[in-house]
Amino acid sequence: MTEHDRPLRFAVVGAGMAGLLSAIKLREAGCTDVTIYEKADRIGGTWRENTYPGLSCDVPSHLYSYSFELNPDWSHQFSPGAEIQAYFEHVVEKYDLAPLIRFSEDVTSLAWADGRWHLDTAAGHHDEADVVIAATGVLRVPRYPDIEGIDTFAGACFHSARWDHAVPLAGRRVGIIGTGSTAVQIVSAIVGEVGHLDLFQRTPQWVLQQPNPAYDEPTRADYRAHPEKLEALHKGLSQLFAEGFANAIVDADSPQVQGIQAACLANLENNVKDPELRERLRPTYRAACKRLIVSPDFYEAIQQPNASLVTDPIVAVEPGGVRTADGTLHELDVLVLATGFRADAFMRPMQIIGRGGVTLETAWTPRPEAYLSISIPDFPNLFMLNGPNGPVGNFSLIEVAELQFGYILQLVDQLRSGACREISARADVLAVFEAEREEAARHTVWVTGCQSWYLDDRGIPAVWPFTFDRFRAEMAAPDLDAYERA
Ligand code: N01
Repeated sequence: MTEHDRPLRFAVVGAGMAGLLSAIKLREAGCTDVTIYEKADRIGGTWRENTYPGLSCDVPSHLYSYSFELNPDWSHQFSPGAEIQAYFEHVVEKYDLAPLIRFSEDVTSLAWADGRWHLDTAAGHHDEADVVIAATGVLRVPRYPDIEGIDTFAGACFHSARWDHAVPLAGRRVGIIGTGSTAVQIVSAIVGEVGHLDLFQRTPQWVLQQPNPAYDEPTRADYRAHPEKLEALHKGLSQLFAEGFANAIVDADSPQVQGIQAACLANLENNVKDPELRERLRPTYRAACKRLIVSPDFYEAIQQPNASLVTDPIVAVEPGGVRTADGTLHELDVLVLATGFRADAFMRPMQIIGRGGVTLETAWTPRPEAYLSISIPDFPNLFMLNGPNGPVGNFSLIEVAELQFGYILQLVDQLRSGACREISARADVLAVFEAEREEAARHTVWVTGCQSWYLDDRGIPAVWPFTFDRFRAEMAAPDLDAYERA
């Protein structure tokens, strides 16, 4: 920051992974007037909200870490959720972020007026900022299934992201609706404890078997003593994920996607003994079409004598349990809804009014769009991390957010240096980008015959369909001609 720079005030919405990153990077760049608004009373985002048994990150922990804050002490290759939450709490302490955070402040509205963002919270706080960073997360709003009678269930019923730890599971009859990454983790974690487990499967999933070894103390001590080894590990994993997965996934016929298919098939064939069960677990679409499920032991768990895979469609929930189309009432004490999230919510239901009175709701009708998933035309100086149509999938969203923030900082530099006071993507540039993105999305593995939360209302993947290398290249430096500057 030079003495000639225009001082800017920043409001960051969300104290999860991306919001904390924003505050650290802003300060590092010399921007000290920063407030983070957090609706809850703790930091952590996804890792605060999700506390279900078996929660872990299926991206290796040494990759799912800030590049500038590597952690020699991860307990496992894929560490548990509570440990990830503790990591972010450590980051808050180490980088002294707590004084910047206003807890229990749910931002309800943002309005652009007189060259600034006017921000209001549910608690009645008002603020004004030159720049807003929306770090509100991707899978934040639970999706509840629309099943007849669900409110009549007499036992405990909750969404996986709203786990009720007061409800005992030991020896009880537990039902889980859904077979996504979440359900699979829960099944493995609780099958040994519950009396009986019913897993209600609407669609079978491909499952990649992936062991989860612990790091022993000598290994961790070695990483503590040699940070350069930790850095090499992080770099190597990033490269491996980019080359082995993120670059390849966009090409449905790539050797890597075929290799994933073969590995998932081998897992099914080798690890499910009963041929009838094996057929019910066999997907009819291609591996990686839905977000790939990674688990060391899901098939082992579902074959336990107290576990049942229920594939008859659910027709209703009754006070005593779940009724399926074959007429069976699956009697239950606890019903877990592992039914996923509204992936198109982003900052909503926040009311956002941009330049000229345009509302975000209007700008995002019929669906959310943003240039490079970061900037929306007519919403100047508002930048999103992990916004619409960005890279999501089986790789590190931290890496994505770091790359995005490096890009955003370069846009912020335009404001600081006085080159402009308002900056937002040009509508015509966004239209061209979206047309290219949609065309590319039609050729990805995500449209090879499955339903998933990646798909928009037209069935087109609402995600980054290009290679990860292209993403890195785009994020390296903004093309300022793509932006309207005033
Ligand atoms: O949700 P999902 P999730 N009746 O949307 C079923 C991330 N994550 O919470 O396939 C019956 O994947 C639905 O069935 P179908 C990760 O990005 C990461 O599991 O649509 N079933 C499906 O089986 C992941 O992709 C980690 O036919 C109904 C399930 O519910 C994302 O979160 C761990 C139904 C929903 O699956 C979401 O995963 C966990 C109904 N009415 C999650 N409605 C990591 O390790 C829905 N379903 C990083």
